[in-house]
Amino acid sequence: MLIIGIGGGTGSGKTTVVDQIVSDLPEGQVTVISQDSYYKDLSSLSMEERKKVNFDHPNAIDFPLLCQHLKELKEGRNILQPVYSFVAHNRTEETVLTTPTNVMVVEGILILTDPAIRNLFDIKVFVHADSDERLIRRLKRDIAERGRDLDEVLNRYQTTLKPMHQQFIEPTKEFADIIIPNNRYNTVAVDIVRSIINERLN
Ligand code: UZR
Ligand code: MG
Repeated sequence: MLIIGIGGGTGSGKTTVVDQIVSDLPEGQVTVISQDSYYKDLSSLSMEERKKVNFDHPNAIDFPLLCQHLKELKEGRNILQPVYSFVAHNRTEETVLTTPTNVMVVEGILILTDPAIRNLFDIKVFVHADSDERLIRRLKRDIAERGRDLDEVLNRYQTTLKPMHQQFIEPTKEFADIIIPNNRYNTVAVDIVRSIINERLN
């Protein structure tokens, strides 16, 4: 099994890069796990309190559970992956049965911050885009897909996303084996990661 960790700031294009990396691989050979699934269970908080949670801080993520799940998958066992709701800002009652495959891709803004998780990755990738690029993408996405307005997104960016990025996300570049420059979608870098995967699989 090959486990690939893909980090990078919000709006850096992680999801697109992941889609491109796995698009080529035979069905049943690859599974993508998102850090978003592992936001901590916040059922003990009210909706108002949950809205105030800093979702861009490493403490928001249940890294011990993710670590345990990755280890179990590595040992060939199935796991029940939590399902997170961005609407409720909370883990749902649902889970998704996830089975081990030859390639496991784990993506998320903070995925390279945890030492135990980093240790489980065979390849560590950081997707880089300039902060103005990322803000533009985040704005467009949150307004189009997550029902936010301009003011809300800009406020959140200034007070939370930017400082958290500088404090926790940007420094994890240091741990990356490969940094993908992704201001424009980078086909060459994606091809390189793909060929590394194919080489390791054969
Ligand atoms: P990507 N996030 C939400 O918007 N709502 C939640 O309930 C939980 C997380 C956001 C989170 C982070 N920050 O910036 C983003 N906020 O999801 C990470 N607020 O996702 O890597 O796709 O940008
Ligand atoms: Mg994403």
